[in-house]
Amino acid sequence: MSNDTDHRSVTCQASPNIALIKYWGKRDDELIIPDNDSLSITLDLNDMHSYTTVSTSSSMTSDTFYFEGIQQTKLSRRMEKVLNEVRRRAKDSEMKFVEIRSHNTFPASSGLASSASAYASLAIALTNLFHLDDPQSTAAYLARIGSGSAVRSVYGGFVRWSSQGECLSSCIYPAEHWPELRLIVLIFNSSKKAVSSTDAMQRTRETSTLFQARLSTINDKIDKLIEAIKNKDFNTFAKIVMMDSSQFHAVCMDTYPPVIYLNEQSKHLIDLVHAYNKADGNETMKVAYTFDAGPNPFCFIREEHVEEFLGLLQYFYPTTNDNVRKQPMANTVEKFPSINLAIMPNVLEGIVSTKIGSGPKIIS
Ligand code: 2P0
Repeated sequence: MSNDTDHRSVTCQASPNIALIKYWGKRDDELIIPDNDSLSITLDLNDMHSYTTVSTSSSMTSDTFYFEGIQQTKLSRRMEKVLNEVRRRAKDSEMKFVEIRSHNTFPASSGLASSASAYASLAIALTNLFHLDDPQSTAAYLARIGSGSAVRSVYGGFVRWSSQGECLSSCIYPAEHWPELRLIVLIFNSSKKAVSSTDAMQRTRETSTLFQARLSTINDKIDKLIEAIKNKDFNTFAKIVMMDSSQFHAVCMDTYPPVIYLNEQSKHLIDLVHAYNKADGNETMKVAYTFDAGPNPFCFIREEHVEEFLGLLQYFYPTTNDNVRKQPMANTVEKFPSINLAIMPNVLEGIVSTKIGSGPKIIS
């Protein structure tokens, strides 16, 4: 930290987002221009966020990056790309070097994409520190060239990332639009994925024929999903979200060599959700799952069903793991004798329960 009188800093908090309609494939790897539009919700800052402080002063002699308090020997190529773009846009005299300090309030291994919240918070902090023009669009652009899906974490609520025009993001509905919607994240496996999303989506583009079929149906699907969100129609919402998740994983399977992110526990959870949704014998959906590039399910559920579903999770995934909530839940399984599935002990590494958030916050 410098003692210079011209030392300035800005801190920003941003949270991860979860795609309801997945981004997969880019037609420009450098500028990260996606092949398709995607739609996501941004999570609540109070439950998890990246916290990034960017400082500058005339006495700094190089860019430095501290992650979780530890100085990194080298900035990643993508981080350098973001800084170079800021230098290009800032007036020369205003930007020499920066010090970046970033930390996450959630473990990188939680199954949530920390790169989205990290790049969104970095982009917003840089935009503010150097008073860049058109701050919303500039922050979205900088976040996107850092990591594609980060462009969606620049806004709160329900966010669409367009694959046309400027290829930026916009808020479709704010968080308050559907406050009863909750998200339960189950951590089945916290280890790093074998194939990165960046590499896997490139391989999909080169080899999958299903991929083209997926692209041709995305916009129609997004229109229907936006209508369901507008009407808070959980049944339609749930079906579209689950089907897009499955289609995305089918495309990964159709990639050569195949990319397989789901595991035995993911499949069990899929069966559990469908069994639970139809256990009442009526057409009312209670839970919807979606899976990103990993085996961990993100379950959407209305507030009124959260306790009941947590009871089922506790019954089917009993664990001695301390990260999993231990207080006795109502034994909801007795209410649903039709759910005839195996119990899977000690597969659950953690549960995160959260909701939709209002978007990033500038702290100083
Ligand atoms: C998404 N994913 O829409 C999709 C669904 C994973 C599955 O965006 O290369 O880390 O930085 O643009 O954003 C993960 O890909 O990839 C992702 P890059 P990113 O959330």
